[in-house]
Amino acid sequence: MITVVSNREPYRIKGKILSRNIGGLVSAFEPLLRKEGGNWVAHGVGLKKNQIIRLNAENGKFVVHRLALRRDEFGGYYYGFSNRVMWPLCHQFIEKCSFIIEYWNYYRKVNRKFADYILKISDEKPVWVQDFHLTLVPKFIRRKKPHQKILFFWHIPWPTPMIFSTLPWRKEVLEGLLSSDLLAFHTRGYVDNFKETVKRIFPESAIGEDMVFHKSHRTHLKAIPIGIDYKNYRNVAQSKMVEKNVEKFRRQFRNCKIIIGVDRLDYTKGILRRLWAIENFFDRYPQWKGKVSFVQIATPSRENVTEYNNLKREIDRTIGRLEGKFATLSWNPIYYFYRRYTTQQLVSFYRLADVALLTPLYDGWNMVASEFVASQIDENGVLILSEFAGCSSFFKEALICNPYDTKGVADAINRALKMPRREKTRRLREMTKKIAEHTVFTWLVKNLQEIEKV
Ligand code: ADQ
Repeated sequence: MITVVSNREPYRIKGKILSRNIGGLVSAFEPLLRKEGGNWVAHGVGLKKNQIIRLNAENGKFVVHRLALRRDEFGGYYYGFSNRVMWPLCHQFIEKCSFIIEYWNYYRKVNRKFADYILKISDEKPVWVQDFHLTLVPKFIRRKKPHQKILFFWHIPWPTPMIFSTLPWRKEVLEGLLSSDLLAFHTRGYVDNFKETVKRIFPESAIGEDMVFHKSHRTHLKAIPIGIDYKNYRNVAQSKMVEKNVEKFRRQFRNCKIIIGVDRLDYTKGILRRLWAIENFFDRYPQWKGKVSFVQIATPSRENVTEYNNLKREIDRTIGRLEGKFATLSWNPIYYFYRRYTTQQLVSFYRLADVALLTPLYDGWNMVASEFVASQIDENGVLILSEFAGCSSFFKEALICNPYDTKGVADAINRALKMPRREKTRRLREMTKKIAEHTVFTWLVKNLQEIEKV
């Protein structure tokens, strides 16, 4: 049976009730695991002892393994090394990296815990590891089970070789990943960065078009971009409930045009700079005052990390300043919602919006862009997308902007708001076609096909 491994568990568990955690991965894997059986190994939140949950799968063999981690272990491995080293490093924010040896020690320890557990339960079917929290797992497995097939999907960007080289434990992390048989990224650009990184750090290894040969082991590299569950988003967008929400929202927003931003509250998502662009937009295009509002939805994220609390404070302050500067008794320039929403609620916002303003400073892919496009059943929205989002080369029909160019972003907003209906429809149709073809299910199948080949 296939073994999926991730830091985050697929379900939230309250007593006997399981609910899917937000994010596309669970919905992608669930049908496969229910039908064919499989293991999912992840950190079990709040557990003192490991727990196994056998789901009512058709063949009774879909098993969720919840690993217990001590508080200090989770703190060092997750809040420390994962979020204060790997995350900023790969998004090229070196000044935010805390290269602290204790974090590294916890990271190694927890990665070994995951690997030891996987070694006990995996069979000849592939082990599929997800993301930057678990880079050492392939190596720990390979040492004990040299023939285990291991697939690794990297969800975030891979930085330039120079940036990656600042990591004091660069060799260990790279060797961990190079113990996989297949290492897949969202884009060709990340594959190329990875190859260049290996060349710099292990000049003795052999590097081919789509593979690296290091210490007698071959790792295949592939760009396999993720997708969304397109049909589900489309159905939700067409549902009566969403229709009703949209009508209600329109009245509540006083029929203003709506520009929307939806992100986890994270410094890589460029929320602060986006607000500066909104300010620049209202300063330079005052004709839109009273007619357009910006809605920012931010999901609380990594609240135990100081960096994130500071950013939240700065966003709160900036929004307050802009409200003070522009608001009138009858018009609000900005609405800010700091909370989680259900898919139905999010889709209602996507449908309501005339423009999606997604301006990350660096982003592995960005699923929100696809979710927005899928929700445009009236074919009347415009997507403004940062050139530094992985999906920007996929969505060529979006208005591509540089998030650091405040004036340029403001100009793009004006252009989006003035775009003729026919042009909006044409662009949306092209993008919709692509996301209907490249879904999260085709992503999963492609990964499995590739690992079968190696
Ligand atoms: P994330 O950094 O989390 O993922 P993203 O791809 O945008 O970024 O996914 C965010 C998800 O959270 C979306 O599905 C969105 O709908 C949801 N979401 C956002 N705000 C929400 C809210 N308030 N309530 C509920 N849901 C909300 C990482 C990488 C990305 C990469 C993905 C997948 O950083 O670049 O696209 O993994 O590989």
